Amino acid sequence: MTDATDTFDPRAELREAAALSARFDIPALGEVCDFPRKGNINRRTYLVTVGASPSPDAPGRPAAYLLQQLNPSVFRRPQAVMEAMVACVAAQEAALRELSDADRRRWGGGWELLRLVPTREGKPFLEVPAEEGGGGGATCWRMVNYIPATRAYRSLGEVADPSARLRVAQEAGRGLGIFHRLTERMPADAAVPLPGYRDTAGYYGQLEAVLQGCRTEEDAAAFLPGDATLRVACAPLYRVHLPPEEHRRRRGCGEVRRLARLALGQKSYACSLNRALASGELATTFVHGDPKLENFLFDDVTGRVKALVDLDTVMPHSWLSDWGDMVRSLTNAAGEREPDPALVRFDDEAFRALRRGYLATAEPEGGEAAWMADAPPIMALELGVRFLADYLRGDTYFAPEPDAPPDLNLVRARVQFQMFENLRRHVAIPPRR
Ligand code: GN1
Ligand code: MG
Repeated sequence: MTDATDTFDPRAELREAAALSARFDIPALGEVCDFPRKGNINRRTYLVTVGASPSPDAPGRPAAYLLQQLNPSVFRRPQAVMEAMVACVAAQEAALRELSDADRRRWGGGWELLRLVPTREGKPFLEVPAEEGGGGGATCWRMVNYIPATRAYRSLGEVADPSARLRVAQEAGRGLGIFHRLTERMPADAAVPLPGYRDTAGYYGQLEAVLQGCRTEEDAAAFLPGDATLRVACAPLYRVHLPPEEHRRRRGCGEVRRLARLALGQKSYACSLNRALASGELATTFVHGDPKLENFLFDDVTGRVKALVDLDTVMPHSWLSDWGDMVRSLTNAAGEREPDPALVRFDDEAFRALRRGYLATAEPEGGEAAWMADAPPIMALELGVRFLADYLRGDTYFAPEPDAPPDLNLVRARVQFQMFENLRRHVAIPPRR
């Protein structure tokens, strides 16, 4: 097994992934290869195909699966993540069963779910104890069915045809609405799988701590969350992990200073959604937590939205944070890593298509709907703060892949702050008739 401190050896990692795949209940193992369409956090994701496709000894079973390690340095409570995922899939399944034929046709038809493949011992996921992990600590692996005949996009810029773009935007909006409707009976007090997630004030605390160069828990004491569990879970995020000289370089750079000033000046606005949630002005509902464009799957042939994947951050919050996050992601056709600021623009047509799609399935209440203009810039700010804090901390959370461009997290922060300004200026929500 690979030690986290070992140098990156893709072949050894593939061998390990093949050995782990064989511990799940799938028909004869075929090929295991790296899955390129992975997210920022769970970098160890593999496509696993079975011997014959579809396997003659298991008709009707999927021909391919995804094997994924929950990134142990981010997901410190993998059992909680898996429990939330299982509950979320079960809730969608139950809601789909109870749909009226009319609703099924209208918004549920063709919706597919991620299903966990149990281990050979019948467990929903595989826990690899530290002793087996070659010193890298205990890790958690899961396998899900690969949803075939679908495609995903990292950004709308990948869709060349303008009318196809609008169709993708509208379908993504519809997809989030479907997800919200299918999970609306999830308990609003469900556990939070990733402590501190969507805690805007907490992200600001991290940024302020690393701007000051905090290196120990004592240094960061003034910024740490009051809640003891949260403090323990998030403490490393409030500390700089860079050599002092490199921290000085990053901290002193003109652009970092400009972005930090912008972020700090907007702190009260950025935290306003969470304040409204805490005061009860906004209802607590069940959310996906990461509905960026690349997490939606679209049918290869019809283009209809088929699934919203990546259930690592499902939790109670406001549907507005999902709405805002989807808008900030989808209306930036250049994507999250665009180095040229001139290309980071707000696509108003895509926004209108997205809104149409969302409102065709979801029915926000009047008072809450008024927040639909503010949620997108707020979510862009929050993500910008997270990228900037990580840049100053030493790229420990959004760890760039080995071949990533230098200063990737600074680029990503710049993109989000620019989207914040674009969204603040342009997002308009007409009153509902
Ligand atoms: C991360 O790992 P991935 O790509 O699914 C992050 C999200 C961000 C997103 C930005 C657990 O998601 O919050 O919005 O990057 N996930 C976590 O691309 O922090
Ligand atoms: Mg995610």
